[in-house]
Amino acid sequence: MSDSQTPAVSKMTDEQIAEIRKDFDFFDRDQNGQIDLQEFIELLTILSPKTKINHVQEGFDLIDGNGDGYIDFEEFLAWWQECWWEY
Ligand SMILES: [Ca+2]
Ligand SMILES: [Ca+2]
Repeated sequence: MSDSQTPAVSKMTDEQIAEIRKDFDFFDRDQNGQIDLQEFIELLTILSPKTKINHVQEGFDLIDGNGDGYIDFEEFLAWWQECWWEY
């Protein structure tokens, strides 16, 4: 076990990460390992139906840490963690 190499994910168990991986794969409709804006809109529509569409782009940019227009699993995971610690 490594406890210092990846501090960002160290608070999560492998089980939790596997669960999030499942969600990620579910929303990654074309299975290319990244969630694009269209896939993200579908994700948010399911997670929080009240989300305004103009907030979606904002949220997307927030999660897309490196700004390449796609959410990869690492970015998705980091976002999940932030959500968790807020509640
Ligand atoms: Ca995709
Ligand atoms: Ca990205």
